[in-house]
Amino acid sequence: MSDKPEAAPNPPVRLAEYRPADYLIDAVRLDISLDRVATRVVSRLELRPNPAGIAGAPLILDGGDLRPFRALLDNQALDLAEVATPDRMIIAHPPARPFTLEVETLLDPSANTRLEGLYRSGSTYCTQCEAEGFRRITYYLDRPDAMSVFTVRIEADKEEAPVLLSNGNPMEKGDLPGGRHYAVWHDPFPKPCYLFALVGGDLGSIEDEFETVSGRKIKLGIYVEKGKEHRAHYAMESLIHAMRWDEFVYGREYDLDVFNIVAVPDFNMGAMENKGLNIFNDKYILAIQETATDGDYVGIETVVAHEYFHNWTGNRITCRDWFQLCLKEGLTVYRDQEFSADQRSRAVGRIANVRTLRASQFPEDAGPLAHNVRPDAYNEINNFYTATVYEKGAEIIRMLRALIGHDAYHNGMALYFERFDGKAATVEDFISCFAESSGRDLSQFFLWYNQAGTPRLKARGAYDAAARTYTLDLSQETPPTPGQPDKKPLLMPIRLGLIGQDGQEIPLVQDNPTSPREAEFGIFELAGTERRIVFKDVPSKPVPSLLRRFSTPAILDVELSEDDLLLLMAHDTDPFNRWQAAQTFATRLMIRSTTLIHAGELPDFNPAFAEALGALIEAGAADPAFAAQMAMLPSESDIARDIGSDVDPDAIFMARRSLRTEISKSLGARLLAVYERLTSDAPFSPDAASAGRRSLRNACLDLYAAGAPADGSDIAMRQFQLGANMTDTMAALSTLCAHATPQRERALDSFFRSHAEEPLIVDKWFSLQAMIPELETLARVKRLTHNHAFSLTNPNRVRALISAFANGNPTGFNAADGAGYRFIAETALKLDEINPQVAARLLSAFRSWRNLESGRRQLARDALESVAGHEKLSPDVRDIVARALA
Ligand code: B3K
Ligand code: ZN
Repeated sequence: MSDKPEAAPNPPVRLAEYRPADYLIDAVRLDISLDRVATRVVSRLELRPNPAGIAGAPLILDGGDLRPFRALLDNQALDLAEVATPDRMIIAHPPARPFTLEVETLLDPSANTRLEGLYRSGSTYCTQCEAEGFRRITYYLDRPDAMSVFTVRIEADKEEAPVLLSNGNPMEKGDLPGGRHYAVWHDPFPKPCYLFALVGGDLGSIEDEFETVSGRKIKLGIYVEKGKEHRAHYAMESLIHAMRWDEFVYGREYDLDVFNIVAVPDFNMGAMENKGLNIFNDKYILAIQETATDGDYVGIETVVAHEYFHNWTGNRITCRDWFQLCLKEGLTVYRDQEFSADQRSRAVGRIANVRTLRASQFPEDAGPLAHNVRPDAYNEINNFYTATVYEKGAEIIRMLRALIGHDAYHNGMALYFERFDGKAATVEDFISCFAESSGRDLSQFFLWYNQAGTPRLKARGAYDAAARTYTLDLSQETPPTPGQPDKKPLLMPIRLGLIGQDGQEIPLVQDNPTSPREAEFGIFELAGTERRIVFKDVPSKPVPSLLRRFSTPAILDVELSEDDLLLLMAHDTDPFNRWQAAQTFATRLMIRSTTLIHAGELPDFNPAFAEALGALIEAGAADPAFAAQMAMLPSESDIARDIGSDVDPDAIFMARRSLRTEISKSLGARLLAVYERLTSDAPFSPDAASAGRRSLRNACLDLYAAGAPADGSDIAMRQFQLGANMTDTMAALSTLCAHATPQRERALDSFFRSHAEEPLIVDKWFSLQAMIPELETLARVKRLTHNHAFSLTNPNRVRALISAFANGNPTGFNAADGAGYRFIAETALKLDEINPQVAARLLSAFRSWRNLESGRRQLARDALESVAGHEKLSPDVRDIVARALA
């Protein structure tokens, strides 16, 4: 971190201005001598003019706050004052032939609180280079299309860092005088520098072996803080499952002799896919039943798979430039979602994906931070690792697969791997493979990458009893987003079915089907603004089941009566839409109640809905995880998003609480009976079936407590005291937190006392408290920032306490006096001096501020403006607030 004020903002980087680098780096040799405050880096680059670049152009290397010590071109010393600043090295007239550049820099990893480049997490040295962190280690062409072969020699004090790791395969190691030692690693696969990684430390590890489909034996290692090795086994199992799955489903074999994972406690995001050396936030590695919830286990399985899958989608084929980020991220998220769906319940997996998409991507798309899945300009690339690039990016792949079918999808992927292996590709390159494999023109489909905003899909149906026809009129519209006033129609795969009044699926018969996929899979395409489909031989008035499996990420507007919704809840053959019908019903009730409460009237309720829900919960034995999803009503943020404007978070909170109370009162003992029935004293197992049982049982308790707080809290307290496993303990504590009872504080205190030395568990304790929907919570959160277990320098702590308050406590963050907004703005400013990426991410909690009612809108604007007016902002924070206020 430098003390100087940040320079004026650079002009945005634009996709349209991409051009190849003027030089190529064929090979890199790094010699890194680790030291807490004075790490020496010698980089030796083998360069040559790029035939695709401008001949005779200057060589411009990126740097970030660097301290250069010497630079030699073909072994001739350069005048540093002439060629280098902390942020750049410029060789005005490099030779027009291959040459070498050797540069020495000195780093202070202990002072690096941004957690970008080389830093220390605890006593471990580690790196994070994506997107532009490598330039904080040495001068380089820090762009993903500059691919090179890396050889890395690491040297360190042997006692301080007995483990020395980098990318690729281990080549050599040995002792040195003075208690030091070294290791040499070589990665034969050319890669961009954002995939470089290095680790040095005194770590424990577990090992395993994976035999690939062709019989090669891969050494697997997971490195963790000493004493935590026994918590890494689930991650290892997940890794092995992921490796097998990628061979089986995508034909992708692992390519190096070793694959290592290192878990560190200080990390800006979930994990990083560095070639052969993934570095993880330890939250996504460490799990035993005493410390991890079922949700944590799912997270580990998903993130371990995601990073592993990047080996092919991201590393072997990388991005030409950062605009193509979704090329690796959207595709890899889709791959990890499919992997998880194959490990667990597919329906529950899909529901979870859609919940995330709606909770994080839809609001982004509907607010001032909306951007294309492939943006065309950015000020700060780190602010584009968004739900839009990741989750909507994954939805695009899922739609592609639905449109062209299994065979064309997998043939297209095979073509992509064959044609672009070892290259830095674009989204156009990728899509061209599917155009070829399917024989289709995908140019309209491509709009999904270039047009922001969530489309509205409107459906109106009419039944003609005499003609026995059902006419479905579909139409689409995408509202304007910043910089994109006019939208074109998108190509949407619409998976649908018709359900008869008897609950039976009605066959889809048409005179002129547009594609064979319509009759066979019920996948219809909407390409224009409107389409009319006429179904024949329909015996009675059907209820349409649209967007099955959420086949297009759109907002669906369909006229369904409450009876229609009850029919779908009970009989739809598509489990996703059974869940969706329940969510739609609950949303309607809550929106109506919000309006009533706002007008000083009593909230609305419909006992038939509670009855239907009760029946589904009771019948949930077959798939308890699915039934648990049914029991979880849409969140306050879901309702706020659906209301869309003039949002009053207090009225929404009351509407939701009232609905849960009424459901609980009408189901009462029936919920408790399910809770009792699902109680088990079998030994803990994190498998999907056991986790599903726990989730339904805990959902029943939570819903029951909504209408019977005293009794519910007593049961929760007993469950808490039993402490069978972290899932049940946390669920009990969470139920206790929803009600202001004396047990709550007792349970919270005892939880902290038992786990004060386990940061990842204390994080859960922070989060639960930050989300308590009471006026006093802000004071509680402020008090907790002084707890010795809290620290602004650790991103997990910040996310657990501060972000949980900003994103998980709508009435607290949006308190009518603006205190929540001010607290987040002030905290983000403090954080900006420590870690700009985490600060900018925190401020994205303001992404929906324009949708608030006028009083809060003004207060939120004031808070954002107070940040914007600050004289010393990082580019990260400056970019977020400028876009939020624009
Ligand atoms: N590729 C990394 C994310 C890097 C974020 C940089 N700000 C993790 C992932 O998506 O797999
Ligand atoms: Zn990723």
